[in-house]
Amino acid sequence: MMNLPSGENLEMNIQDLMIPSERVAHVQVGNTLEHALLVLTKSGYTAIPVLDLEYKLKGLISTPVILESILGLERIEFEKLEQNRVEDVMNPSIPRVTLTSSAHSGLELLVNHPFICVEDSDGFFEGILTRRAILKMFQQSLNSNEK
Ligand code: 2BA
Repeated sequence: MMNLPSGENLEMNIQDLMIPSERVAHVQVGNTLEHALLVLTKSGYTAIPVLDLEYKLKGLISTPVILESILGLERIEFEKLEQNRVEDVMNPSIPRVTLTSSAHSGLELLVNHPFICVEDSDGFFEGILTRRAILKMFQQSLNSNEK
């Protein structure tokens, strides 16, 4: 539950708002940068989670980070796409909440991150909470107040 400036209480549950893991584009530890770039390009997302074989969160990989890692001094070193693995370049610092975290803590993290990862109490990946989902929920709440 969250209090809006109007005094209204907003019911907000991380589990209800998140995109479930089966609908989240991701890569796994051990995948090549080439594979990650394919997934990122085909999905259309800028950054996606990196999971281990047990489905636990390990980091985030993004197109800019991959491109930066293959920039040589005089040329783009395309061969590195096949040689290097996602864990070599991923960002291990992951904004995350658990299924039972308060929606408020999720909202605070989304100020500085386009999405945050959701995990269960054992650290298994459950899904992501995006800015879009939160904004949509606020928009629906405003619309219903105007009626
Ligand atoms: P970005 O990829 O930078 O996308 C920024 C925003 O652009 C998204 O905001 C969404 O509104 C739109 N967008 C980008 N690609 C899209 C696509 N293929 N289909 C529909 N809309 C698209 P959010 O929806 O708030 O997502 C925030 C961030 O969460 C995304 O940043 C992306 O990094 C991640 N994300 C969202 N949905 C995902 C999914 N199903 N799998 C993996 N990552 C996802």
